[in-house]
Amino acid sequence: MIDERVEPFYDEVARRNPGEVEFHQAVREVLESLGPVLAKYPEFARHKIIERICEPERQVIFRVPWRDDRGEVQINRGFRVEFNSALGPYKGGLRFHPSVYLGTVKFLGFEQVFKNALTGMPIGGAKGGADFDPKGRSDTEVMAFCQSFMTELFRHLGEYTDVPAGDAGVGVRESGYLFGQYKRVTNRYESGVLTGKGTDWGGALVRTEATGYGTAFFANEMLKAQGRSLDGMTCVVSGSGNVALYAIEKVHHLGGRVIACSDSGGVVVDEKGVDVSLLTQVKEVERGRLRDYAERRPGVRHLEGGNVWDVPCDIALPCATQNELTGRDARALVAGGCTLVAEGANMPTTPDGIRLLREAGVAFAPGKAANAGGVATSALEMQQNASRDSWTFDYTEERLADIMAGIHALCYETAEEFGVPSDYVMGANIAGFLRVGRAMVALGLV
Ligand code: NDP
Ligand code: 2IT
Repeated sequence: MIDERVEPFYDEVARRNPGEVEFHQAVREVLESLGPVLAKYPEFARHKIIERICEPERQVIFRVPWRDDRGEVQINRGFRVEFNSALGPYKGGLRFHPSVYLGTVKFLGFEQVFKNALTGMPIGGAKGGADFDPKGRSDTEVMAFCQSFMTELFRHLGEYTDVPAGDAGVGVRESGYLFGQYKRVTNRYESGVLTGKGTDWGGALVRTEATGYGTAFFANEMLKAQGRSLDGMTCVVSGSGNVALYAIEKVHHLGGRVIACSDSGGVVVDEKGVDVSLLTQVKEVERGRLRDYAERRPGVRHLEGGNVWDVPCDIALPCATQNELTGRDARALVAGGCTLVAEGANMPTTPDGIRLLREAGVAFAPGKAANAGGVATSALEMQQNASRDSWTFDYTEERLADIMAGIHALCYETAEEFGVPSDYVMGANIAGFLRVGRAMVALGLV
C-alpha cells in the first residue's frame, strides 16, 4: 500500500506524465517504500527531493532518418532521458525495440538512478533508445541506423556528461557503429563516452557477461543469507539474450542447473541443463531462434508460445523484459516449489506478481539491486578508460562479485534498520534513495 505521506506525489507524477504507464509503475514502486524515510528524515520533504527526483533533468526526443537496403527512407524516433546527475555523469543503456516510447525510457531512466546509487560508484542515471527493430535487419541497415542516431545524440554526450551503454537490442555490434560515428563527428577518441565496447577497442573484460553473472551472484548472496547455496538447485531463466545467457552460465558455475529458458517465440525445457555454448552459437552468433537450439539438441522440448514460469523450479530469474512475470505466473511458480526470484531484467515482475511472491514467503530481489552488475562493470570500464589501463578477466570478475555482495549487504542491512527484515524491495529503494537524496540536498537547488 502506498503511504498517505507519498500518495499526493504519485498522483502528481501520473497527472504530469499522462499515458506513461510503465513510468507510473516504477515511480509507484519506489514511493511505496519511502513513507518511513520521510518520517525519519524531514529534510527531504523540506527540499522537495521526491518531487525533484521524479522529474528528469533533461529529455531529448529526436528524428532518426536512414535508408534501408532497398533504398527506401525510414524514420524512427530516438530518445535520451537524462534523469539525475547528483552522483556523477548520466549513465545508462540504449534500447532498440519497436515497443520503445517515452514511457519506456523514463521508467528505465528512473530505475537507473537508484540502481546506479546502489553500486556506490560515481554515476548518475539515464536511459535512451529508439523504436527501431534490429530483428531481420542487415548489418548495413543497422549501421545506417546507428550512424544517424548518433549524428543527433553526440551533442548531448561526453565522458563527463552522459555515458550510454547497451540494453535490449544494443550489443557490441551496435556499440561499435555508435562509437565510430561519435569519434568521427567529434574528432575525438573519447573511449569513456560509451561502455560495453568491444575488447579490441577500449571495452572492459567481463562487461558483456556482467549483468547475468551479477544476477547469479546476487541470488547466491540471498541464499547464503538463508544458510543455503545454489548448489543442486534447479533454476528457470526467462529470455535468451545477453542477460539470460550469462546468468545461465554463472548459475552453472555456482552449482545450480538451469532447466528452461525462453524467447518471444516460446520456451525450451532442457532437463540436463541448458548448453550455454550451443545457445550462444544459435542466439548470439547466428542471431537465430530458440527453436533452432531445440532442433540441434536431442531430448530437449520446445514449447511454441509456452510460458517459462509453468516449469517447476527452485529459483526463477526473469531476464527478458518488463512485466513478463504476472500474478498468474507468480502463483504457478509458488505451486511449482519456487522459493527465490531475482530480477535480471528491469521491472519484469508486475506489482501483483511481487505481492503474491512476497505473501507466499518467496525471497524476492528487484532488478535495481540484482541486475546492477552490468552498470557497475560499465563504471569499471570508465575507470580503465580514464587511466588508459585494462584489467584481467579474473580481477574484474572478482571486483564484480565484491560489488554484488556489497549491494546485497546494503539492501539487507537497510531493510533491517527500517524494521522490514529480508525485504529487498524496501532495502533497495530506501538505500538508493538515501544516497541520491543526500547528494541532491548537498548540491543545493539545481
Ligand atoms: P537482449 O536483447 O539481449 O535479449 C532480450 C531477450 O528477451 C531475448 O531473448 C528476447 O527474445 C527476450 N524477450 C523479449 N521480450 C520477450 C517476451 N515478451 N517473452 C519472452 N522473451 C522475451 O536484451 P538484454 O539481455 O540486454 O536485456 C534483457 C533485460 O535485462 C531488459 O529488461 C534490460 O533492460 C535488462 N538489463 C540489461 C542489461 C545489460 O547490460 N544488457 C543491464 C541491466 C538490465 P527475442 O530474441 O525473441 O526478442
Ligand atoms: O539497465 C541497465 O543497467 C543497463 N542496461 C546497463 C547500463 C550501463 O550503463 O551499463
